[in-house]
Amino acid sequence: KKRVVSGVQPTGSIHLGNYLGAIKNWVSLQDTYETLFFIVDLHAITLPYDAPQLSKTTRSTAAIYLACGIDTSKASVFVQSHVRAHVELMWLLSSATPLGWLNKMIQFKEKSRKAGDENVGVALLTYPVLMASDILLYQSDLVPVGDDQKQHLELTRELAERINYLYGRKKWKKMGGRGGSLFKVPEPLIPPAGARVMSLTDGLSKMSKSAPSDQSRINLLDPKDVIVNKIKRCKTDSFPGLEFDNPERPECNNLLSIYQLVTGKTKEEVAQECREMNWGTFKTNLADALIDHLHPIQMRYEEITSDPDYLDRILSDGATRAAEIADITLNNVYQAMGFLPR
Ligand code: AQP
Repeated sequence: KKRVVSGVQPTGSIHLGNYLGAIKNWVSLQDTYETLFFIVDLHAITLPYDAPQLSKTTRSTAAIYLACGIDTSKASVFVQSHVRAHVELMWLLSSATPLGWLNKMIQFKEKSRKAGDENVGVALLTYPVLMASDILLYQSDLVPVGDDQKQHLELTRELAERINYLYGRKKWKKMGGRGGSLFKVPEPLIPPAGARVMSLTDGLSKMSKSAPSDQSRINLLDPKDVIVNKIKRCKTDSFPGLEFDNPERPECNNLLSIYQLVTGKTKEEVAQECREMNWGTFKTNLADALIDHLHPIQMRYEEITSDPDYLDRILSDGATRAAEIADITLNNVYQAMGFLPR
């Protein structure tokens, strides 16, 4: 089976964008692929964060994975910082990462501009090297990536090729080793179309954990009345009827897409159903559909979090399984880079 890895940062509440754009797709991947899904807590500290909250959000994110249908009999679920090889490999990789590659990263430029100079740590710049480590440690074949992560995956691929070239085949041969590349070069797994969820208050920006207004997103754990209220107040337009793909109506396209994804209907069905609908009726239908879809997830979340030992066991088992794979790669890299074995 091909191997797929992915993760979400525990930087705040998991929202509908994280769910429809990532976690929901993972659920369908776990039958076809060998999957490892982690909570990328080490990435969560690349911008100023709330330390006392980190462990809580990490647990809650893990519980959300399970509540959404990630099945630990099929997938490994673990916390990134519990597998120490991630940071160790990152250091080894960083020695071969040209600074110029990192300086070109658009996300670094954007995030550092937004955060302001005094809030930008070196880790924000080296974040893609940690991401490369997350992927390469597991010899992953495929990585689900949205638009915003494409550049980082490209860097991962280039880095894998560079290290394979510098320390791979030739060095192995010279050392009498078993030969072969150190890293598999991963391919992107493009998520299904329409899975980019936009803000409820601005159809042109993505729904985001870090947006200051909670009105801009539906959190997976939002209670019923909050969902109704957010949908009631979300931005719309004054065109007649409702339609997909009109560039002048980004909010309309976004809300119809959300409706489509949570009801499981086809785009044509939704277009047909809503063609002549007014916003009032649609908003009621959308809120109902969201509540129906999220309710079972929220019930399972309650169940999972009612027994903290259960989650601890899952995460501990997941980390053990992941470390078994990760340590093999890490040891090979240490050896190929010339370190004295323990
Ligand atoms: N709005 C979105 N629509 C579709 N997919 C999304 N993802 C995030 N936002 C949307 C996907 O969720 C996964 C987790 O990504 P992350 O934890 O690295 O966070 P992020 O991409 O930086 O986005 P967030 O969660 O909203 O955080 P901030 O506040 O940083 O913008 C990824 O697979 C991502 O594509």
